[in-house]
Amino acid sequence: MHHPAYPSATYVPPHRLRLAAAWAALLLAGSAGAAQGTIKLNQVGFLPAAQKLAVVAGDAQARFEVVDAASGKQVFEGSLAGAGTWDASGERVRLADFSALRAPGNYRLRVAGLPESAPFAIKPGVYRELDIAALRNYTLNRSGIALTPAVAGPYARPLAHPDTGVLVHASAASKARPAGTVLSSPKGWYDAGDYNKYIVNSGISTYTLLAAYEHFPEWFAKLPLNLPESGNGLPDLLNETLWNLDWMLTMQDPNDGGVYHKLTNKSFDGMVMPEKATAPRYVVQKTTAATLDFAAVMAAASRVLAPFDSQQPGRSARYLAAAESAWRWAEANPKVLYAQPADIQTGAYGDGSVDDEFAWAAAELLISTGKAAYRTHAFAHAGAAAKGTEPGWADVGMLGWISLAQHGKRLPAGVDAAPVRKQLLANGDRLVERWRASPYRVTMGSKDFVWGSSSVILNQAMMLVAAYRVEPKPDYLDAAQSALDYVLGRNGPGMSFVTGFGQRSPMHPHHRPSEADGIEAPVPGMLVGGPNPGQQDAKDCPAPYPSKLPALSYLDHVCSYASNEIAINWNAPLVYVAAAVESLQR
Ligand code: 9MR
Ligand code: 9MR
Repeated sequence: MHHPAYPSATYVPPHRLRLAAAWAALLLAGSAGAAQGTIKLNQVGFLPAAQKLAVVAGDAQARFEVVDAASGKQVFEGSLAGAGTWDASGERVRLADFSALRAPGNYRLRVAGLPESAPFAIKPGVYRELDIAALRNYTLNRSGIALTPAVAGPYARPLAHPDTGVLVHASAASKARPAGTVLSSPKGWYDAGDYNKYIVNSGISTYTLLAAYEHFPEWFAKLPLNLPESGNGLPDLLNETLWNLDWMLTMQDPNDGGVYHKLTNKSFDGMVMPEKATAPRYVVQKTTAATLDFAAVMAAASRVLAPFDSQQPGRSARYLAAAESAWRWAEANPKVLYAQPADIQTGAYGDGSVDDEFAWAAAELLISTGKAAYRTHAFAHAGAAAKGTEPGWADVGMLGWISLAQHGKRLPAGVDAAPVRKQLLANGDRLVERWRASPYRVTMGSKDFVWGSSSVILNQAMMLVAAYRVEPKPDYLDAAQSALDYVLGRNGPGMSFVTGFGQRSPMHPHHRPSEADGIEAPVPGMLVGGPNPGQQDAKDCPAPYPSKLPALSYLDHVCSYASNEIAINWNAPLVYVAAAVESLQR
């Protein structure tokens, strides 16, 4: 199917630029107080039948109205709920519920004495452009490709990081591949604002996209991405995912099945375009975590690709063989943890515990091979991890639960996924309880505001979707909707955390191409890390954060890698949750 070279809705019109810039200035100049007295809501909008909530900061008023954005005419009126204080932001807030308004249109919320809310839409398919733009970022973050104008529009660029002559670092040396051996390890996605490629973070990111396709294939069948591969008989989501799977495969040492932890420069590049970043690249240390994450992703990919064997002959079988040989390496090397070598400064993605990685890999292998040998490991985590609520790059056990619940019927005879389904419901109930108790009506508590907090709430939403798919209780879906609302504007700073979407969105993400490409607006469709009171980047920032409070500790400045970077593992749950909310809508 043919379609415009670049989805026009993802361009940022100049008036939006000025507005966003004005707000960024306000945020920088002001204090946490800038957030008071404002109406905060999802600035993209809602599906007609969805739950629709807004937060009104301050507690002076009792009524709200929804008005048509163009004419200003009232279309809905309601009472604000009783006030509560959100400890994460220190704000006193009241909730507005306008779920009953279902008529498609463009609207604003109005409360006497306050500035009107940002505009938002109510319409079918309201997250379609967002999902496309979020996925297109993987394309724009491809390593080892020249992006043509036909594919990348204004973000076209020459070939960068071919990675066909990568050096084996001393930490990764083996008899067959001594230090300095030259390997070819092309393709893959840049991890984030930096140009390095990390297997651990590729693990959860690639899985999340594969799961999105496994769970919502009809949605992605109709989501064309205008890729170089489009039209080859595969859905574009899978085409994009193959770009990273191809790279991951090259990170396995065929001599023993072990997988290198990362492919990286020795230190981070300057803020330059990728083709200007030409420092030597290394594969660094094989680790148990990387090898198991690799095994899990390859096992999942082998079953997702199986129906496409005529288009991609042998791929599915190759993935499964790679997964099994990785598993054997991990069994023989069960606790090789990452230790950052003295001469390497880039991201560590170090993880002190690999029980959850064993469980996840075993779950995917159990499903994809049908071999009962993986059973014990696969179910180990579901029994033990009742404390968990959401996955993350270092905490992947729950990804295995998601797959086991999805593929109950594929499990070998006598193996039952019922305990996992029960755990998913208990987990969903815990999240719903928190959501209901929160004055902002979000699942996020103060301690969830860590580096990449935007992904924490979206990964919580993924677990709510998993629960909903076991048992379709409306609360699960409503709480997942609230997570999307949070990243699109119902949050402390009252802005969308996705570049180019919503009236106010980040203008200065820590993303090298956005900083260096000479285009004023950042690349659209990127989810920034979000509020993080850790402020680990303060020493590198000329401007102070506006607040130390967890939900307000966000700085829209390019210096702020701890609150304003972008990353493949943050965009992935955005892709997933937007697809889920569209696909499961009431
Ligand atoms: O750009 C780097 C970013 O991708 C990482 O997430 C971050 C933390 O590891 O580090 C960034 O690089 C900075 C480095 O850590 C300190 N000096 C300034 C670098 C660029 O802002
Ligand atoms: O997302 C990672 C976060 O959980 C860690 O606290 C942080 C510091 O180790 O690193 C983050 O990952 C960065 C990675 O190390 C390098 N590429 C950019 C990633 C996002 O900031």
